[in-house]
Amino acid sequence: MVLFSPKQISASQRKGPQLRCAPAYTILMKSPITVSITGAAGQIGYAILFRIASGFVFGEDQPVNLRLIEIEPGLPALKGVVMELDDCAFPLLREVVATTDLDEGFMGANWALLIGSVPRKAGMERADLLGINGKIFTGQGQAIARSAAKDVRVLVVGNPCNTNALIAMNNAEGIPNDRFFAMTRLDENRAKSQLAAKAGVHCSDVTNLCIWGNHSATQYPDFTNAKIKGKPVTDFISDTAWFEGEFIKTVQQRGAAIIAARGASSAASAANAAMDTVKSLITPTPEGDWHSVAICSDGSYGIAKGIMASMPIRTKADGSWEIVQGVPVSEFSQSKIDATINELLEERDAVKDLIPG
Ligand code: NAX
Repeated sequence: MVLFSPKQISASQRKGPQLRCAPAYTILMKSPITVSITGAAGQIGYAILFRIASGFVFGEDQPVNLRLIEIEPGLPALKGVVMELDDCAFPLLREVVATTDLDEGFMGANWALLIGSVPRKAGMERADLLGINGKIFTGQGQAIARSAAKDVRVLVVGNPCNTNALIAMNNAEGIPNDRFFAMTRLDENRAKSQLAAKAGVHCSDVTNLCIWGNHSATQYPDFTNAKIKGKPVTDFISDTAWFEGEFIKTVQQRGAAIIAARGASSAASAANAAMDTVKSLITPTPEGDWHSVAICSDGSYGIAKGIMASMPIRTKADGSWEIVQGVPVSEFSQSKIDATINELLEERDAVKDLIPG
């Protein structure tokens, strides 16, 4: 712990230990945490860096080091992003490193946000994309194992995120599987928003919304267990055909709808969901609720062991997490879960050469 006054920190003072006293403004500060971010010059990177540096994610008493990883063509843009970070004069931001070197980028990382990956291009099969991006995540997994902090946690956003996370996890020797996550929170947020709009309530009234399976068009947003103001969602919406048809389709296709409307893929909402995911994993989950994130399956709910599948997760008071057990799975839900898990198994098989052992 160090004492410091936010007003006394300038860009040139960010490096190294800080010990400052200013009685009127003194805040008790923690040691900096290090957050490594790949694809930092991309759309999502641009939308996430400034909010992490501002203290929005880890708290207003938590200094942050940022280690920003890009490929060579992204470096000029990344340089501009670093200039803008400097120009914000964030009191909590201590050190910014911009690099193409994975070991330098993941050095001492407490959190690694793996956002960068190659987008799917016209004529590319899903299997091609899996292969191209898979190779990126073998190297990143290995570098995280070599260079990150012992308590590192890894959130994969870059698509196909479940299988990329599977590859990174299996190549990060020595890092426990329960430190790897793939993002389905954007899907959860989208689903909550759709339910709230249909029921005429605020989205914060919607809880217990689980995304099962893959972050893809097969994902299953489980309306059957969702609640509004603590009551079954069916107390507010009785239109079964809407739930089973339009609702699921809207959530599954929302990414494509954003691209059609905006001419570019979701970025601010994706960055927001990544921050929600991290916050939910470092904050105890409110009693009775859960959040969605893909984790390494232990076989719960009959989901194949070892794949990265989204399920209902609770964060405990000690900071560890657990799969919420006993969530009812209807026959309809089971058929949807089976479909998305089968897709994950196919993806796993397509990248088996990238998974050691
Ligand atoms: P951008 O194309 O804007 O940015 C990607 C950045 O990653 C680029 O700057 C690129 O130079 C960099 N990059 C590529 N390969 C890299 C590597 N090997 N190491 C480091 N950096 C690398 O994409 P953006 O809109 O930011 O999206 C990033 C990823 O998020 C994509 O894969 C996208 O599909 C995925 N998404 C995932 C979502 C989810 O819910 N899990 C939702 C949003 C988004 O679609």
